[in-house]
Amino acid sequence: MDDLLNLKGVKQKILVVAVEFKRERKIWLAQDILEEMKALAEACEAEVVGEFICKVDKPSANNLIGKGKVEEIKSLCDNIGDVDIIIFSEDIKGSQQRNLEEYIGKTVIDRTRLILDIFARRATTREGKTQVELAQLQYLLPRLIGHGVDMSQQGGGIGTLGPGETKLEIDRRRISQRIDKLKRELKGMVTDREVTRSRRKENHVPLISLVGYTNAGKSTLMNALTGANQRTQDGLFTTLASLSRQWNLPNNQKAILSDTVGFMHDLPHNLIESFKATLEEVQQADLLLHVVDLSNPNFKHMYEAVIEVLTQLGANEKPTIVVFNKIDRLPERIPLKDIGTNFEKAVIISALSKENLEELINMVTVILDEGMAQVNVLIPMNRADLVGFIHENADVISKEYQEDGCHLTCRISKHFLGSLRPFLLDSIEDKDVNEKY
Ligand SMILES: Nc1nc2c(ncn2[C@@H]2O[C@H](COP(=O)(O)OP(=O)(O)OP(=O)(O)O)[C@@H](O)[C@H]2O)c(=O)[nH]1
Ligand SMILES: [Mg+2]
Repeated sequence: MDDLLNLKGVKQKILVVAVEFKRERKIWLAQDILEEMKALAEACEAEVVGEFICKVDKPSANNLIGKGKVEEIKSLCDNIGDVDIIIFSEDIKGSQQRNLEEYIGKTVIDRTRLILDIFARRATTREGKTQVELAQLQYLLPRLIGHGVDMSQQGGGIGTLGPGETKLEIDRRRISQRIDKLKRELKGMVTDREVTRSRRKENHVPLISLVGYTNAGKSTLMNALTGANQRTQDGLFTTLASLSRQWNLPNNQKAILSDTVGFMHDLPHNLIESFKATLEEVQQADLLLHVVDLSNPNFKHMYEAVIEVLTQLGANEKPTIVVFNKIDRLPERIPLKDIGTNFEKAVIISALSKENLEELINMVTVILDEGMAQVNVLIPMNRADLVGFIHENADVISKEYQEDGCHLTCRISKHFLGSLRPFLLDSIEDKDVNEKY
């Protein structure tokens, strides 16, 4: 798809339109939607020259907002004088887009297209680029109606003219073929992620995933906790690819912390589908740190939007710590109970100034600790391999060689207790030993 928002490197002038259907229950205020669309447009380096809230009873099949509102927008454009593109908050069908463009005389796109454009600009890895192209084509396919999108540049020689096919049919077929090809390519991509995953599973290292609304401060927190060097920026969708780092907790417990793409309300479904591989860390995680930007007045809705995406990923019931971030931006410190929502596990921090990180680290340690056991073992002299294994996978508290073998006291993941059973000096509760591991 063309990068409409930066055609030939020229800053495009944008009018953002938040559409509200009176008959639909809306959770987000139109003004908040507008603010976010402006930030999205800025992320595309476009210039927002006007905004408009458009309240209508119900969607019009012909042009989404009805003739009266279309006329209002047309005259608003005439008044502003310098509008290149109009961006609507609601999804627009191909025919509605054509009708709006014909009447107003400006390029019209929807918020979904805008988000896809940002992802297309930001994708740097081969996997990311493929994921975005897939989402873009899936977006394009049902919108082809009469638009005669020229696929010759995109398709690169896939498919040839069949008997009696119209140009539209050929375009559709080419896109469908390309979609299938991209899906196959994505499946075949062996990423580092898979290697890390199998090693982590082997060693029973817990995986902790940072999740949250875009711009909440996930990458900043990743850097603060692990010394990683993730790019952070005040803007939307800075991180697109996942990054995992080892995180050594104060009690010597090791974990993998992973940072990934941020979420947003009403994220295009296709985009979530295409990014499922990237979001696998979230699905595999043992613990989620849900980062919330407490300095954003709209944080509760943002929290809900993230829960919605987690639900789509089947990850909404995982153990979670809600991490209220950016406390340094608030005029005064507020206690958790005043945030007004009853979270089971939550903490207030500043990832930037590192305020209160200790409390978060303690919470994580306690949760991971529940999966650990302290045991005394006696390893016979001829099993030096097991001593090595324990050193690698456990926190060794004491070690002493005696005549009968090596006496060790260690804290180890309960996953390993089954294989150490013959050497344990303590009687352990059966519930701690899960033979399936
Ligand atoms: N004042 C303040 N700013 C913060 C804090 N944490 C993050 N930021 C800023 O918020 C902006 C976004 O931070 P990131 O860490 O890039 O946010 P993210 O959640 O990774 O964002 P995406 O990757 O876009 O989803 C940056 O400008 C950070 O410097 C904080 O605790 N306090
Ligand atoms: Mg980030």
